Amino acid sequence: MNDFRKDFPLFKSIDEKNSDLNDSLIYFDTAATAQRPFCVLEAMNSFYAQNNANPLRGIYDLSERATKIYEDARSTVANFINAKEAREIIFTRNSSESLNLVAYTYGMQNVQAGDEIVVSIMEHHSNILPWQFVCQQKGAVLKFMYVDGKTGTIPETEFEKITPKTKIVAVTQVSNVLGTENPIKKIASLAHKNGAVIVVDGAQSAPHIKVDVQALDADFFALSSHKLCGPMGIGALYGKLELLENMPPFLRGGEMIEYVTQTGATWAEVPHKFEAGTVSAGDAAGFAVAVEYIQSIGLDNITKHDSLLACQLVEGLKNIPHVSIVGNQDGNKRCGIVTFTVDGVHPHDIATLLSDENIAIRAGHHCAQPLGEYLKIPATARASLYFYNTEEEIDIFLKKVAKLREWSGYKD
Ligand code: 7TS
Repeated sequence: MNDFRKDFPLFKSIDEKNSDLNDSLIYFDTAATAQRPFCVLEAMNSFYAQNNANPLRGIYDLSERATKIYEDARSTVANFINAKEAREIIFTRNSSESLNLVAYTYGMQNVQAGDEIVVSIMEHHSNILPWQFVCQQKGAVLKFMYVDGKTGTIPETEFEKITPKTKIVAVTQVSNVLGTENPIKKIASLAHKNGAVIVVDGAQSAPHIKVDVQALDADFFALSSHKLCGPMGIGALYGKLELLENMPPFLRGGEMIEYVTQTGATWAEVPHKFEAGTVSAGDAAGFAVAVEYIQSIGLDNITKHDSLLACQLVEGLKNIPHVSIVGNQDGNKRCGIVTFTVDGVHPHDIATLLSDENIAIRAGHHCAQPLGEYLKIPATARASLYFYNTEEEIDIFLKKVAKLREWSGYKD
C-alpha cells in the first residue's frame, strides 16, 4: 500500500502545538473512529462556503444545488453497499440511530407479546439496547446466540435459536471486539425461512470489507460515516423499499410530511418520511467524498492490507510472554481488530502506558459488556488498524507492548 498518511492533515505538522506528537502518532483506534483525509474536509468546507442553503425546500438555485449535493450523496452511499435504489438509504446520525430507527418503527409495529428477537452476544450495546427496549415494551423475549470464545465465531447450533417465533434477528457483520465476520447470508436465509427480518449492524464491516446488501439479502443495514473516514454526526440506514414504505415515521417535523391538518398528517415518500427537520447536508457531502476516497483505494486492497497488518500484530503478540489474544488467533480472521490482555497489567494501564509512547489504542469493555461478562474478560486492550497504518508502526507497537510488564514493576 502507498503511504496514505500524507492524505491526513492530523498526521502532519499543521498545528504547531501538536505537530511533533501528531507526526509520530501511532493511531490504532480506527474502530472507535477513523481519521479524516483532506478531501473530506474540503468537501464539507466547500458545501458551506459555496453551496450552503437549506436543502429540499428552496426553489432558488442555491437551494437546488444544496439539494443535489445531498441527494447525490445518497446515491453514492447506495452504490457503496449496492442498494437497489438510492431511496433505500436514509441518512441518520450514526449506526446507533439507524438501529434505533428500526427498533422504534419496524420493531414497535411488528413485535407482539410472546414473540422473540434474536441477537448475538458479541453485539455492541447499540445493537442490544434498542431490542431490549422493544422486548420490554411489547412483552417479547430477547434471545442471545453465544460465541465460541476460542474462535470468536457463533457455532451453527446457536442459529437454532432462530425459530418461527422470531420476528427480528439483529446481528453485527463484524464484531468490534473479536473482529469476527459473521455469516450474514446464512443467518439472513434462516431468518427469512422463519418469517423474520434481519437487521445487520455494519458499523465495523463497511469500512473494511466489500458490502453488498442485495447479495447478503439484508433487510436493514446500519453504518456510520465516521468509521470510514467521513465526518462524525452522519450515518446511514439501508432498508428494503417495501419494508420502509410500510413503516411509520421515526421522528416527526419539517420536510417529512405530505400534508398536515390540525388533527393529523400524511407522510412524505421514503426516504424523506424518515428525515425530519433540516438535514446534515455538509456532513452528507463529506460522507460521499469519504466513500469515494475509500472506493478509489479499493476495498479489496484495504481488506488485504488490514489482514496483513493484523497477522503481523497477532503473530508478534503471540511471541510476547504474558500476552493473550482474545478470540481468533488468526490475523486473517480479525478485520484489523486485535484485542488482547497482558497478565497483571490492567487494560486501562496498557492504554495509558502506550499513550505515553504516543500510541492510541482503546481499552475497556468496548461497549460490549454482555460479551465481556460471557467470556469472563470484563476489560481488554484493543488495537484496531486501517489502510493508513504501516508495518513499521506494528513493529514499534510490539516493542512497546513487550515492555509493559517491566514498566509496571514486574521483573520477568
Ligand atoms: N456497532 C458496532 C459494531 C460498533 O463497533 C459501534 C461503535 C457501533 C455500533 C456504534 O457506532 P456509532 O457510530 O453509532 O457510535 N463502536 C465503537 C468502538 O468499538 N469504540 O468506540 C465506538
